[in-house]
Amino acid sequence: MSQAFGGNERVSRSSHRQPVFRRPTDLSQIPLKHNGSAASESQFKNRQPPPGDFPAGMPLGEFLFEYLYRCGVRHSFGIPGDFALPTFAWLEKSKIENVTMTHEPGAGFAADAYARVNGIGLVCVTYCVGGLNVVNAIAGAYAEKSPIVIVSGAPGRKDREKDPLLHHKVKTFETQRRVYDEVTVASAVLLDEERAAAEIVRCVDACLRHKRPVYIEVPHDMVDREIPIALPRPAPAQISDPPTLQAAIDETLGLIRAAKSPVILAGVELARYRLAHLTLQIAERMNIPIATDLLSKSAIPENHPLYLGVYGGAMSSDEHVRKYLESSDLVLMLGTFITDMSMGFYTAKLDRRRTILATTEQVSVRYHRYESIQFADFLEALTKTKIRPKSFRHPNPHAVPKPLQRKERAEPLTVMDFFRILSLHLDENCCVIADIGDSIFGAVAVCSARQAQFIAPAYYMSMGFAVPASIGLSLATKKLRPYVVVGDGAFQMTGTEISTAVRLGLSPVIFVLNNNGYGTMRRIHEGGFNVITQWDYAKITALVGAGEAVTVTTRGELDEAIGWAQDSTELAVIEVKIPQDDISPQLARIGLEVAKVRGWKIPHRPVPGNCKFSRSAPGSRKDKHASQP
Ligand SMILES: Cc1ncc(C[n+]2csc(CCOP(=O)(O)OP(=O)(O)O)c2C)c(N)n1
Ligand SMILES: [Mg+2]
Repeated sequence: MSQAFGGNERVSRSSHRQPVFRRPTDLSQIPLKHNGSAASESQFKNRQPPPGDFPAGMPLGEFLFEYLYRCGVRHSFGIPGDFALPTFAWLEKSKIENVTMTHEPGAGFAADAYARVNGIGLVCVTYCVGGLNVVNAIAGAYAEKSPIVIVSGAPGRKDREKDPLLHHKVKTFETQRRVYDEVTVASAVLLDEERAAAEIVRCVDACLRHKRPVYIEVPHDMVDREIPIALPRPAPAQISDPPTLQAAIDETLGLIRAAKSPVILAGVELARYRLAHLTLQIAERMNIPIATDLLSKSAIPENHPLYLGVYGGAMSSDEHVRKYLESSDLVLMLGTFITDMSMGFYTAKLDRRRTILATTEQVSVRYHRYESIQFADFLEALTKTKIRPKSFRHPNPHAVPKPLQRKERAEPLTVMDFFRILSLHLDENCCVIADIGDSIFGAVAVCSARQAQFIAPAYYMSMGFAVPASIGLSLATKKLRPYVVVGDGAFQMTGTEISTAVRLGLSPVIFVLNNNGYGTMRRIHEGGFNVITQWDYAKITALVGAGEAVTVTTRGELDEAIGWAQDSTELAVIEVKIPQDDISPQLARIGLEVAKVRGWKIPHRPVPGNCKFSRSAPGSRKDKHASQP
């Protein structure tokens, strides 16, 4: 088994294989039944357990990619290097399509968005120079629960014997794996043929189970070796303790029955674990309204009659949702990450005495915690309970932005107008991907007549996410066209991935919000460090040789440019010129309230008014057409 095989030998061996090992079904991976009520959820795929037949022996590289393929991976994002070339050779021979990116951070962000939609993603890189280059994006995937497998080429088993100074090595041969231990839930260095298959299965299963990244290091002299395929039994599915579950449900129901204005704060885990449909069933049965936070925005259909908006303290999408949540006598946080960002930098006012927090990690009712309860079981049990529907009057029934008036078309653009006009054009075939800066703060208010999807690194907040993420999204689903909203600063970090999108024939619509530098930082602390070089953004399509680009400065020009991009099947770059000191209402409010808490001196500028909203029936497109000249 320790001998490396040549290419021809591999082919002849594989044609004579006998299926021997059948992998038992892992019940925890079987998708829950779908009742069809969650429109947004149907866009995202549930993962089936991998089918079980494998031959008794296979080359390591062949098994690795075949196993990943059977777990749902169809694309890999990365950049090769000498230590990784034999692994890339197996990747190329596999059924998984390799996508070479311009830079490893882009590979990580693309795989992150791909994993959010597809249920699992793959990054393939070389040792340290590649692997360490993508750590930041993988750290974000860990923080926000996005299931990515990182496969890294590495020095060979033989190379490691006398601890030589090999290129790409940092401190020890273990350095990269140790760094990855901080940002993954499982890791393996495949130095032993006998255990390699089991290690791969262990890591991939951990990735799917915990929805977090895992790291697999493949020494270049191991990947061609024949390994035995004796797969371990999957870990038994975790089950809830029935009396504890019953006690938690009884207490929860008691609180819901006693509450006058209960509300659900739907969190990101509902999207990751494909459980949004259960939450909708609970809400509909009990007639309880639902809000999301920035990380979970669009997990619940935004045109649902019970949907209130995005809550996040001072960063909420509007004052109605903020007031409703903060005056409610029972907030059911389901799958919610409580982060400084989603709680509007400590401006949220939710009292623990009137909250229930249920996640994959804990079920807490007010001040105490129930152990041994599975989140899905808790939700499932709540859908089956009998309770008199609550009385609820929507404080702001589905509001869509005010149509663009002919007389305002020549007006200059502000951030608020940008999001208002963008919202007028969105429908269920669109996915807004927001980068960090005012792109994400302003996007809180995106609200369309027809449900669009939304993706953003809303907790980890790494700049440079959105352009490469549009590639991951486009490859994961053909149903959604990406509408990237990115600041000029973040665009300068990973905008080069437009070139990858062009090569793949993808057609994202990319808005570069050009406010001449780091606007968000400027709002907190003015300084020379917020200055960046001004690029001629509309020339980027000429540089990469495809796509169309335009610069807009007025509301009418933006409206026309979006219409033009929507009629075209080409990649579009729309540079949106924003006055240097203009910011979204969300950023302005946050700035003022956080400054108060932290004692910062923020330059006084008026807070832009909230978007003016008009009412429209869900599904109506008349506003969009009314906006045409
Ligand atoms: C990778 C990374 N580096 C630095 C930061 C800190 N940071 C947050 S917002 C911001 C400025 C963003 O500028 P731009 O993309 O132009 O958006 P704007 O704030 O102007 O809307 C910076 C530097 C970050 N979040 N991520
Ligand atoms: Mg900027």
